[in-house]
Amino acid sequence: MSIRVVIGAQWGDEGKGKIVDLLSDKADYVVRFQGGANAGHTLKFDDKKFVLHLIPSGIFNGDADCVIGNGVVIDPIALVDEIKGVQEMGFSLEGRFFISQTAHVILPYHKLLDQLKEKRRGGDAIGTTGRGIGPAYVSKVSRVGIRMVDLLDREVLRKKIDQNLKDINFALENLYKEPPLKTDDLMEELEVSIKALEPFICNTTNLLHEGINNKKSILLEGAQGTLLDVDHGTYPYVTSSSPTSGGACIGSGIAPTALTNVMGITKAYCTRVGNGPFPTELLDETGEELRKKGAEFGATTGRPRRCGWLDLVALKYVVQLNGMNELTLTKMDVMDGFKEIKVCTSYRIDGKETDVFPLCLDEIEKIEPVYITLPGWKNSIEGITDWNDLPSTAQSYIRFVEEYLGVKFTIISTGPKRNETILV
Ligand code: 2SA
Ligand code: MG
Repeated sequence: MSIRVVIGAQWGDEGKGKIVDLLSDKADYVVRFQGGANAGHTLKFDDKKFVLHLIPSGIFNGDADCVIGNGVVIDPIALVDEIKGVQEMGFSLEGRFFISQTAHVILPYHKLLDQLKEKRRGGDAIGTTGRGIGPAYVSKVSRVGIRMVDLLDREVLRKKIDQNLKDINFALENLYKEPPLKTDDLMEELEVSIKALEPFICNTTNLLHEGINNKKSILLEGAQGTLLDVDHGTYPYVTSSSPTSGGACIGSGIAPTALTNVMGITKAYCTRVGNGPFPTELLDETGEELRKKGAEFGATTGRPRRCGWLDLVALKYVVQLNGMNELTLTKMDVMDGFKEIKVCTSYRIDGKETDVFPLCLDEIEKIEPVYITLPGWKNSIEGITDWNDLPSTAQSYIRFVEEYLGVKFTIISTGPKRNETILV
């Protein structure tokens, strides 16, 4: 029995989807606990490819119950589309898909506000996915949010939408010079999705507590990454949730003392999509090569991802912040063919060298990364499944990172497919 949290150790897109899919055949529950349809978890198996945004990545492997926890913000229309896609692939959700009653709903006005606010920020835009995530969490925290349970009673729903639209329409008309929204239109737009989702809405907190009492194994699936955490990331260039192990407890109702494993997922290099600081970013042809070889384009928006060398200072901060006691290294095969690989081992800020990740934007922006150079490998490691088949320079690269972080890699991914994996 294990209760394992899988967390992105960078700025998202570390390959959490593949790893959760891989581990889910031994899990009884797979749980999303934060974020929403801004996530893009790409899964490849049996020559099929599927991108999940809201449904937990356990849906295709084994028969674990898949749970959307209270901490997620749910766009009902996007979720119904995704359910259809999964069903079309021949997978059934009946009896194994559960949506928290207390998860908050993303309404069309959240998406609209997300896009309008970004436009208004101009050059200071966050680079959001435009999926309404920030405004939905604003509604939640300011205590006017609509929760999944509210969808079940149309009178309650209508009243809450009415109340919300008073403020929202005021902003739309006066600030953004946009036409106001009508409750009737929103009710109509939502109706089909509500009908489709109704059977899945329940008390998932109790479901998971019963699971824990019955010694079941639970996999908690983070979305985005630690450096996008609203408290601990590169604020304000962050998402509006807590993609950290602490967030996993809040967003699922599972107590911190129940967790047995915290697994961090890191790529062998770094990427970031959206704006904000990225100390080891490569704006040259090496960055371009990483993007091409790693197919680094947003799984939700298709935006090209920014690429750079592995940043061990940031990673060490992330390991500590989450209490990570196991690590997974992904996209190791993307490093094939590099003569030399650089790894950032400290920062220079205002002429002073440090291995502490700074928390304030003005300091983060001043970081000059200090690198050490490790030898690369010529032969392709794509699809390798045995540690002993890795070139010795690839093994040394992994050992170097482990030593710096003080945590071992238990999984190394050598390709996008489920079986392209080394279990150490
Ligand atoms: P938001 O939409 O409010 O959460 O955006 C705020 C910041 O968080 C970043 N963010 C992400 N970063 C990496 N991957 C994400 N998921 C998709 C993917 C993104 C895509 O898997 O590729 O397709 O573009 C994700 N979601 C949010 C976002 O870029 C902002 O920097
Ligand atoms: Mg992604």
